[in-house]
Amino acid sequence: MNEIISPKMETVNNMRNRHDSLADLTSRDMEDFMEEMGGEISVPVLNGDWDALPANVRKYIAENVRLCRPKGVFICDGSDEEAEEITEKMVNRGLLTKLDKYENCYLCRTDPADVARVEGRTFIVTKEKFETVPHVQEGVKGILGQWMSPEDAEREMVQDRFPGCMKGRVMYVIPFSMGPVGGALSKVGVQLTDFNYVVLSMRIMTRVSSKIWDVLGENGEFVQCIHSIGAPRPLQRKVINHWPCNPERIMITHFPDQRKIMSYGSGYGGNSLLGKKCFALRIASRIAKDEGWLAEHMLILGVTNPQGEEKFIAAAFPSACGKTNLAMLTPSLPGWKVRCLGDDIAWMRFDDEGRLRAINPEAGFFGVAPGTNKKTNPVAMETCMKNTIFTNVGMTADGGVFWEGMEKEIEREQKITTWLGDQWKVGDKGKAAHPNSRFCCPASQCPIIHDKWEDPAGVPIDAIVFGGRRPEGVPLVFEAFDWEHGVMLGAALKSEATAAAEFKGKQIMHDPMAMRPFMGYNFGDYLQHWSDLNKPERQMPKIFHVNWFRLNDNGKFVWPGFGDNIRVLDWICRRVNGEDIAVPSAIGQLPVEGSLNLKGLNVSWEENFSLPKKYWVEDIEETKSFLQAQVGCDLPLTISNEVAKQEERIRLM
Ligand code: OXD
Ligand code: MN
Repeated sequence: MNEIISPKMETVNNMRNRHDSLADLTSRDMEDFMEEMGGEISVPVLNGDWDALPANVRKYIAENVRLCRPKGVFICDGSDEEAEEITEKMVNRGLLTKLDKYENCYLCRTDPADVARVEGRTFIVTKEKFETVPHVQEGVKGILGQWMSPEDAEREMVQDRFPGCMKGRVMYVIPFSMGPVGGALSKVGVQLTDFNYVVLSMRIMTRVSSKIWDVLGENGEFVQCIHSIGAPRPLQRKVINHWPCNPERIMITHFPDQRKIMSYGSGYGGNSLLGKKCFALRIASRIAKDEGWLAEHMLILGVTNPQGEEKFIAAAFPSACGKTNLAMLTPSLPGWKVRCLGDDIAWMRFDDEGRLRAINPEAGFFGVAPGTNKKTNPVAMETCMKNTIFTNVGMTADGGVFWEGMEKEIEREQKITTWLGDQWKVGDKGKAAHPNSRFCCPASQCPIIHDKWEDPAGVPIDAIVFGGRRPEGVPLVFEAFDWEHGVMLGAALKSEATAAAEFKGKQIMHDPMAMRPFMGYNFGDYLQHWSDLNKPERQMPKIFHVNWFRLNDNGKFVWPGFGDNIRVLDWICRRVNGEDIAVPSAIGQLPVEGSLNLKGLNVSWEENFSLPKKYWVEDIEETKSFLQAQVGCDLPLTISNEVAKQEERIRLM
């Protein structure tokens, strides 16, 4: 402990700076001031230098100390020593288990009630409802974001949940950058949290460093990220697996106008690592609209052909549809090379030459573990063998990890402890890992990380790809006729539900632009923003749609996927180069038969590329009603025109 601060006195000092004399203070300020003079709140700074923080950061912390009432403040610097100290404490407490088989890897098991993002409890707070959500048809429940009024948010969060929520706990202050520290496309956040798991994960997923204070300068802008697990001491609820949380009261609110996030009740990644979905997608998409760029749920990869020519691709797939696998693809074709720049989020902006340049704002991978193995994604397997936090996976008796999909990679009869702590072995009933279990590891240790992945200027995007899990009717790959048509294809994106959120079962859900859970503002305005980016002086990327998940009549996948997806990337790159290998169809440009390299594969062209008319007639009808019901009068004319043109083409099929 090196210093005592009095946040309230700090507030007064700031007030003094802002006002020439106390006579300028409002009566509310004055009330605060009088209370300050009592100076009854003071909390120790357990780590870091309070005085080195910018004044607006001190004020932000002080206000939240006053609200949350932690027992102390720990200012993080992102160093290895700091991480080691926190890790040791967590191991001693039983929250982390060291995985002896690997270097610096740990297993964490959550309370089984806190295992995924909670979309039903996630809100965007704006004064005007329709800034956040589109005008849905009467009687329809909107699925493109949830709005909350500032008054309700104030009541739910500031008055109800947050007062005293950190009592008996430490408030960690995490300065972080999304994107390279100080980069022109990067943005800064400061997360406050009462959960040390969040500190360790944030330093993997974002760039946590004291250098952030210099980037901010005296009054630089940052996104306020306030997080609490909602388990003040004395505890009101039994802690399970040493994972305190408050699942019944989870609420995640975003205030785009104030560039602020408040998240309560959950320690699970998507709800608690606020740099990721909350900041880099929901808040950033709104900043991006204001500033003329894009914040998207997209991987970024560089693909180099045997002639040494490289193209950069950004691809949007809904959660748990294989973005990480595609970003780390090991090509099955000789001479090809894929290098990864990011697996989940892309921030993209047109440069002065009219090229769309993308950065990955994150610094790590928070990948879905089940299904990942040495065959499907050997690169991810290698990436997570050191410096990784695994959450809700199984553990083998020799201190290794196990999840569904790794059956061939462990000895038969290996004893496994499941994510629920039960003894288990392959072949037993039930699952060893939760379907949404994760590995959280630094991107820098990915063996195929691109040498430009931290280039602050980003990489120039040649193609944008949309995709989802579509068991029926949707061809392996097709190309949009133009930018507007591509935006419409993105708006019509659908996929089978996955375990990344609270949904159950295998229903096909709309997930426009793969952004349904992450939209920061009215989806109609978002589509308009995409349309407006199209300018003749710009080199617009070509847009494609892919589907690795089509099934045949026997319920078998018609495409091998994984490393063979390079064959689809090959076709995409050749189209980017203008090769005449496409033929127009009702839904877009399809590969000319034989133009996709299928050498050595036993797959049927027909099964991969047929367009069943009945399916597409129903599909466009359903898409049209979806857009009418969910986006209503906010749907840009350009998009409804594209839908009408597609409908007409399908009618004529
Ligand atoms: C994720 C998600 O965790 O999309 O990336 O849910
Ligand atoms: Mn994601």
